[in-house]
Parts: sequence; C-alpha cells; structure tokens
Amino acid sequence: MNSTIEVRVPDIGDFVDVPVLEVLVRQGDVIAVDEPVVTLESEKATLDVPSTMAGRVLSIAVAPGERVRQGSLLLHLEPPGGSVAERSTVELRTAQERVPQQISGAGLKDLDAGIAQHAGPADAPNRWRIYASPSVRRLARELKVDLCAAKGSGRAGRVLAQDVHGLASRASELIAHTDAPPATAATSPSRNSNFERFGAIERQPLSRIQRISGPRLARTWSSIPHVTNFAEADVTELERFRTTVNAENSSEPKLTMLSFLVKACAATLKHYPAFNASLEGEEIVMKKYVHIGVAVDTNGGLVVPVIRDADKLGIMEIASDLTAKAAAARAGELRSTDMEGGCFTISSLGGIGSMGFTPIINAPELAILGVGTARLQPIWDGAQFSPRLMIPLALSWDHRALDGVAAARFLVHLATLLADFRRVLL
Ligand code: CAO
Repeated sequence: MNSTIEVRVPDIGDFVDVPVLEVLVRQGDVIAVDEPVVTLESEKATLDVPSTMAGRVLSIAVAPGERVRQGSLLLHLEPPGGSVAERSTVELRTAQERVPQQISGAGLKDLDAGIAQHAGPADAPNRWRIYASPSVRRLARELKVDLCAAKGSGRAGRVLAQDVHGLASRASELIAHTDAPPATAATSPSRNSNFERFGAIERQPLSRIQRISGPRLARTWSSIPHVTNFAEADVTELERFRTTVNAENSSEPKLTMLSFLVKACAATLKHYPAFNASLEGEEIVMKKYVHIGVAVDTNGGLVVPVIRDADKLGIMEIASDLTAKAAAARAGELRSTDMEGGCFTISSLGGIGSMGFTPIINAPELAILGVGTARLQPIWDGAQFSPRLMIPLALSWDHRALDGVAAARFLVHLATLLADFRRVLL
C-alpha cells in the first residue's frame, strides 16, 4: 500500500488558532499544489489556505468552526498515480462520521490551544458538504447567498456561479448569511426604522470588508479614549524637490507625498518610541521594528496594507511598495500577511481634498496620522508674508498610554522633518 500524504497548514503569518470558515474540497477531489483547501477567517481578514501537495483527497481532518494554526493537519491525500483504495474507503467513512462531532466541538484533537471554542455556523455541516469551487464560494459570500439554498446545476450537483447569481436575484428567498460578525447594539442599528414611510428607499448589503471592519471600528472608537491634535507642516521645499525628481526621472515609481510622510513618520516614531507601541493589560509593548500601515480606499471598503521596516527603506523603495500594495488592495489581491503587524497608520485624504479629520486609531496601535490637502497659504516669516505650501496633519492617540504633550512634540518633530527633509538623515 502506498503511504498517504499529509497536508498541513503552512506558514500563514499571524493567523494563530483562527476558525476554519469553509472547507473548499471534498473527498475524492483531485487537487493541485497551491489549490485553496480551506478558508480561515480572523477578525481582520479571510485567508484561503493553499495545499502544499497534489493528489486525491482521501480524508479531511478539519471542519468549519475548528481552529487551526501553522502545522495543523488539514487533509490526507493519495499521491498522484497512487492507489490506497482500502484506506481511502475507511478514512472517507470515518471522516464523514466525524463531521457532526467536530462541529459541536466534541472529541476534537488537541491543536495546542485546543478544542474549538467557537461553534461553527448552525448549517456548517451542510455547507461543508456542498460541492462548489472556491471562486463560487467566494461569490456566494460576497452576494450573501447561503450555499445551502443553492441547487447545483453542474456535474454531480456542483453549484455553479450562475446558480449563485440566480439565488441572489431572488432576494426574498435568500437565507441570511451566517458568517457575518455577531450584531451588537453598537454595530447594528434597528431594522425597523421604516424609512419607507418618508419615500422610496433601496437596501444594499454591507461589503465583506465593511462587515468585518465595522464592528471592529465601533469597538475601537468606544473603548479607546481618543484625542486628536492638529498641526500644519510647511512642505514647500519638499514638494519642490518631489516634483523636480519626478520630472527628471519619468520611470516608475512616482515619488508621492505619502512616501515622504511614511518615511518622516518612521523617523518620528524612532525619535518618540512611546508611539511605536501597543497597550496590553498593564504593560506597554515597545516595538523595535517600525511597520507603517497606509489606509487605502477600495471599492469594497477601506484596507490597511503595511509597509514593513519603513525606517530602513529609501523613499523610492517606499514609493514602489506603496504603489504595489495600493494596486493589490484595489484588485482585492492583498494577502493577510500584507495587512498585519502595523505599528502606526497613516490615512491620507490629501489627494482627494480634505481640510482635516479625526481618524480612528487602528488598534492595537496607539496612534494614527490623518493627512489633509496641502494648500498655499500666506505665512508671516518675520518680515513679510510668503506663499508657503502647508499640509494639515491630525494625530489621534490613545490617552491611556500617551498624553497631549507627547502628541504635540510628536507633531512638531514630524512637521520639522517635513519642512527640511535632510533632518531625516540625522
Ligand atoms: N495635499 C495635496 N495634494 C496631494 C496630497 C496632499 N496631502 N496628497 C496627494 N496629493 C496629490 C498628489 O500630488 C497627486 O497629484 P499629482 O498626480 O499631480 O502628483 C495626487 O494627489 C494623487 O496622489 P498620490 O498618487 O500620491 O496618491 P495619494 O497619496 O493621494 O493616495 C492612497 C494614495 C492609497 C492613500 C489613496 O488613493 C487613498 O486610498 N486614500 C484614501 C485613504 C482613506 O480612505 N482613508 C480613510 C479615511 S477615514 O475613513
């Protein structure tokens, strides 16, 4: 008898003990290397975990609701060209019998942190048995269609994209999407508002990003004492330098104001490390690395890719990383690892047009910088008014760990660097 191949969870970054949202393969499926086999969902994002091996699926070791981490067993495969029919039959039956137990959390194997605390959605066993490709499952999630309600028109009852679209168009028949974060009073206003009384309305579902980030933002906003300090920085010389370099060097990447802001913030965080930290219980966790998140607006909502080690990167490297990550964000191709580990976030509305705003801290970070639109202003230089390009800055910070004096110093330092970028080298 040939030996079976074990497929385990590869290195998936900070996803530790996160629940399986969906199993994307069935017994008997022939899968290739890199084909997604399960979807995990953390508070921040969903992640399709690819198979590290190819072969025919003999048994599935996880079920929706079960928590996994790097190294957790996912599947047993029959090697390509191999034949382990006898074992396959036994494992197939065993796995099928085990599913209800796994969903209820009883008799699960120890996964370090152990037994799943989170029971899967009520219909998880059925959803698990549904025959649909990862893209169709993703489509169903986006359209909030419950796959259980779908009648597969494909071969062997496979649910196709057209089946999902058909269900979505019959909105009244839809069964509520079951993997949305639990509603709370803070995140789910009453549905009985009866706006129809005042005129025509149309109800639109929240996007997946909004459903995930909304409750998180509400929690952050209501649990962290936010204060926002405002300042302006003179970026006249910096803008002159930026446009000169861009004119000289037409090849990509374009130097953006945001790239300079990332670098200047990284230098300021090094200077004031209290801002490069997180609060955990009664401890402040000081970070020795400087990873900076940048808010990017996408069709589905706001995402925050992270520029790693921004303090060590040159401006060109930051510009090129930013361009690539903003493009990936808009194409919906960011990996979860692109969005984790941030120490501080920058949210710029400057290119769109904004005087100022009070950004919400991206917890567990301690502060976030909001950037408005730079405008030419008459600034008194002691002898006369001169036209200077001034950029508005807003720093929101966590008053449990920081204070107003620290925030004012942080902004003064940042503004000084932006006014004379040579100081970043000091
Ligand atoms: N003031 C004036 N002009 C600015 C500026 C500023 N602060 N920042 C950028 N601009 C100008 C640039 O000069 C550029 O013009 P040119 O093409 O003539 O050079 C143009 O705006 C576009 O700038 P950019 O390519 O550098 O892009 P950006 O930095 O403005 O934005 C990104 C990049 C990804 C941050 C942006 O596309 C985005 O998604 N912003 C939204 C962020 C957001 O949603 N924040 C959340 C707010 S709270 O919900």
